[in-house]
Amino acid sequence: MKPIYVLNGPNLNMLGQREPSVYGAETLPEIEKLCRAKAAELGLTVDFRQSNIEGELVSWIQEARSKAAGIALNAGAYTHTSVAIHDALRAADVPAVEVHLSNVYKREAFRHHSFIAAAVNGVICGFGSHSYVLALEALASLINTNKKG
Ligand code: CA2
Repeated sequence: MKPIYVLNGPNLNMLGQREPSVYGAETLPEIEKLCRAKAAELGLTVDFRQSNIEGELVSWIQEARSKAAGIALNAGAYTHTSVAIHDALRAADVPAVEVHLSNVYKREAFRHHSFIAAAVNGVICGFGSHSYVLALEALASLINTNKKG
């Protein structure tokens, strides 16, 4: 079985160090652990990665087309800016879910638009680290019903 690529964008490596009231107190390695445990429960595996570089995220999404069963993507601030990530997701042809820790709709207006949303199966936001768990559950169900991105 191919892994789920859980991809994390810019500044998410800083989790737990700043802004716990917005993003929670957990670190990214702790969220990775949570994802591994949930994936095992669902009979899946995860390949968990983080990058501050837009092009690296684009390359990983391209790679997912042949190497992953699905994608859970927290693109961080690139969510609100990146046509390149939108285009990569459109071409990925595997189920994909947009994930956010915070409820972006309760925050600044510039976070209300996502370039990712139109290129994925669905969006989960506002549940802290549990957003990742919900994304894995959604992907498991999409994979079982054989839905492509
Ligand atoms: O809520 C989310 O998961 C976001 O994707 C997080 C991004 C933000 O730009 C999106 O609008 C919503 C930011 C992640 C930055 O995380 C930090 C954590 C600690 C300290 C500084 C930044």
